[in-house]
Amino acid sequence: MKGFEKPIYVTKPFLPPIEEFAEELQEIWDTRVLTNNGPVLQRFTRQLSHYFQSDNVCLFANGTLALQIGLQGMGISGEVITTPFTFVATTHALFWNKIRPVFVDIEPDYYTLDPEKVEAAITPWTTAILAVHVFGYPANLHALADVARRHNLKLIYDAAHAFGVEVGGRSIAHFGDMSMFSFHATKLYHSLEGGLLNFQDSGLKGTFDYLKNFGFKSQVEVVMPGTNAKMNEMQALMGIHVLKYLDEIIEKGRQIDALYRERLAEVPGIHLTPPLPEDIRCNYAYMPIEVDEKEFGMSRDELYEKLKQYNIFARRYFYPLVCDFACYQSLSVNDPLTVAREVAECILTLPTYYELSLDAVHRICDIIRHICGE
Ligand code: T4K
Repeated sequence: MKGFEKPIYVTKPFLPPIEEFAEELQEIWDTRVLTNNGPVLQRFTRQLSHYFQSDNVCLFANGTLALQIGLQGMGISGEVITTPFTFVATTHALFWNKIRPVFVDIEPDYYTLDPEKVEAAITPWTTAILAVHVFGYPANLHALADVARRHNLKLIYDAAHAFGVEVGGRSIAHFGDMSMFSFHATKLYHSLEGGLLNFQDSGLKGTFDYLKNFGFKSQVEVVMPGTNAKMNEMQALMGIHVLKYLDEIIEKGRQIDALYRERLAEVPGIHLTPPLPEDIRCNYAYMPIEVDEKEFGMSRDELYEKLKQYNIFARRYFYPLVCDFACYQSLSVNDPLTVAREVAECILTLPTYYELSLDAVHRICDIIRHICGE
């Protein structure tokens, strides 16, 4: 069976028509304002404020800095209970704030933090829960909120993957004390690079604005030791343009997801996540599958390598678990992380992006079926 002529990566950023973007570059060329809270960033902030129906939004250069600043601005310290099944940046943001990450297990269906495990790991030093809506699947929102409330902990969501996700008709940004969204190029929705915090306590807005801009209050006043985490005008302009296409991007993702599900449902040893409850509007940002070595006839790693021979570059998000990276191996982990370890060994995320044709999805599925000898 023939592979693809050109490589098919796990994702490919959506770009608006170049003429449309170029037209608006003129404003930036005219004003020569390239960064430092320029007019385009202000426009983008207003649009996102409207999108989230929230006054409490703050934009950053990227998602990692947004999360680092969010944690610092909220005064989180001590220990934070979090998931090992995520991109390293979730944990790094804790570490950069000198917070000790306490890893606990995930739930098997949607790979998000297990609230019972969270509760069991609380100590007198715990100040917050940092959960991840991994692959855009909402964490167990109500159970986590209940644990946080009963133990007086802050509930923070790494919603890097979850832009566009809604629960009961409301943006997922409205759950918890604070949510961070990543607008990195590899995300379903992007601004080249970028990050956003949405938070409940409006008193934090000023702090976040200071922290991302060196702590400047005026030209002659520095009120805190901030850093430089500002989003620039080009990023903001890209964000404005991609936002116009969000519904189309999500709709294409839905079609791709449905086709993969239809074509892979019958393949022995390939397991897909169960359908989400009706009240959740998914964003279809990722297409995770689990490979059962016995049933499929080869391991996830063998399939991952074989697909490369057909020019298909799937990814093993998120393997290894964060706690297994060299920089975190010295941390003691009390939870056996049974589910997370199993999932990390068998997960594979298949290509999905706006430009991926349904014919290409058919072909990827044909290749997977061919590889397993169906
Ligand atoms: N929390 C979570 C849960 C996250 O997943 C992330 C980021 C963060 C926090 C931090 O947010 P940011 O600070 O990044 O805003 C990618 C992304 O770089 C990273 O943003 C993302 N998560 C992570 C899940 O994926 P890599 O190392 O897999 O990226 P890379 O360069 O291998 O790209 C994947 C594929 O995408 C490539 O094979 C080709 C394609 N690609 C990539 C880029 C950058 C393009 O076609 N064009 C591009 O410009 O981490």
